Amino acid sequence: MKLWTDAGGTAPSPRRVRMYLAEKGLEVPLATVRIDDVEVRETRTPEFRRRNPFGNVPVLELDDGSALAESMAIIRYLEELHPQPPLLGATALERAEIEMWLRRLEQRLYIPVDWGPPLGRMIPGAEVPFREGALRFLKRLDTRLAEHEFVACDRFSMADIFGFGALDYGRRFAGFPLPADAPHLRRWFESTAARPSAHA
Ligand SMILES: N[C@@H](CCC(=O)N[C@@H](CS)C(=O)NCC(=O)O)C(=O)O
Repeated sequence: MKLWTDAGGTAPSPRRVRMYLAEKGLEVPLATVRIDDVEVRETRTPEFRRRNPFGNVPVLELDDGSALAESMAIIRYLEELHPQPPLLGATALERAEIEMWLRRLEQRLYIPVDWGPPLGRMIPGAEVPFREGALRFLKRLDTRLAEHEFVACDRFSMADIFGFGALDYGRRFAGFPLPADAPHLRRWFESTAARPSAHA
């Protein structure tokens, strides 16, 4: 097994798989491609597209030569192989709660943060409603974190990894700092950032 990831190590989708692996204590060899320079996007070569026709990372290459793309599909596959410690839930209710938060985090936070700046370039002003929607979502998340240690259920889960990665990417690379008036969100963000897996 081999995980294809970005050479710079900052892209959010491969990072969530690396953080997941670190939390599980799983060691999967990494292979890297450059994605930072449009002139040298190694994800767009015919060779890479044989692994993933969509031309992006992460990709998990399996020992039989086949490949899986999409970060959450890769994580679900690994979770079936290595259920402990559970990061996608240990009971039917936990699994559903984590899924509920993963969908909210992707649709209401990650996509607006990731797409806001390029969309604003393509359709001037389009990033504003994206940003406002993400801020409204973070207000709700702050309220939730006022009473809960973690994003979903009572244990650290993939929802924390997903949310942390989206916010950290937003603040470092997409001009989307942590909102100033969200103390519970900040507490959760800082405690997630302090986990060794945050450096994966
Ligand atoms: N939904 C996909 C998104 C994959 C994706 O957009 N990957 C980006 C990095 S975060 C990428 O490879 N960009 C470089 C490219 O498209 O060439 C997932 O979760 O894996």
